Amino acid sequence: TTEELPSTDIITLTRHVLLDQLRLGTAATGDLTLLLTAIQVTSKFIATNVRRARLINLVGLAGETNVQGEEQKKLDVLANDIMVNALRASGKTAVLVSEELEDAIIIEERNKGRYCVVFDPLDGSSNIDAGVNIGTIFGIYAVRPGSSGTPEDVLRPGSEMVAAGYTMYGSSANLVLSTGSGVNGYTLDAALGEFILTHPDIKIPPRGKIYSFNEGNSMYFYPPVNAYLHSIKHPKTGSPYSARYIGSMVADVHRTLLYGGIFGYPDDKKNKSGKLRMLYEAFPMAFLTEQAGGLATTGTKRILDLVPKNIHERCPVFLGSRDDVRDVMKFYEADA
Ligand code: AHM
Ligand code: MG
Repeated sequence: TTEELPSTDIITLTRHVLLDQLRLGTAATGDLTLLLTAIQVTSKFIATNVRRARLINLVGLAGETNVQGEEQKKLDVLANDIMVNALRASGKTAVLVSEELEDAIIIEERNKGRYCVVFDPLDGSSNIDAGVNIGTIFGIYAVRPGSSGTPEDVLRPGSEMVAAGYTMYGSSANLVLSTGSGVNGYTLDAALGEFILTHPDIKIPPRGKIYSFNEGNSMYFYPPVNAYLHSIKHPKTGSPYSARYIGSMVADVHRTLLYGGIFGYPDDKKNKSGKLRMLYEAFPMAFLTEQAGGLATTGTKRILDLVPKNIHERCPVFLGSRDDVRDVMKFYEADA
């Protein structure tokens, strides 16, 4: 029967992004498509190596030496290197910022393009040894008009990003992307080596039933956060929320986008600015969340309106379903 035949009208990420750009009239150069192609290649490379990690012993510490006497690279170092190399070689970038590198990389003249890419090459890497989902997070800015590409090109509000996304390495590799007109999810078809559109136009439910916080830190949390958590665990009506916390931002946000609810990593008495990095963790995830119809706040301010003063700055994060995020904001308002 026809049901058993594979679809012959598959939509690949490249096809989808190209069509999007044509539709929006932003296809003038196709540069963004080429840049996203480079990012896809790095995600395929990282996905393959995450899968092989146990077999080829990439799990150890960077700097260790294997039996052949070669230096072994820890997975996050490997992920960083492939991204820097592929993005530089794409010829489409001017500035690169990685969680793994203290300073921004300014691309040399002969490879220079007009985009800046900020990324966490392998987020949640403390989870690798347990085989838990990890991911790559990225955000893309265009260089400012007239700029030749300096770190200031990325010290701008997240709302000015032209695209953001992540790839989650789990039972399959899932790339979730927004170029500013909604959010789409693609799954890597390993046989084809292509990301195929599997989750078109992701929309977060307006309210969820799940909260995702590291509640082990509650003795450090400020009153509005604890009061909010109490309110969803001891509701006046209805049933309490379920707790789900993987401790891998990409996986926790992915679930939040699909099922709804709230993910939070607040600032607290110990971590004055929270833990997550504004530029390459909070901004891309806030961008995706808003594009999917949700909200992302520090508790008192819209995350995408923040302006980083340095590339590795941190900020508090609450994101997810519109009504759930509004609830936590109300506790902050009441506390002010
Ligand atoms: P990392 O960049 O060192 O991997 O840390 C970021 C990760 C996020 O993926 C996750 O949301 C958070 O740290 C979990 O932190 P904690 O272990 O404090 O709950
Ligand atoms: Mg990280």
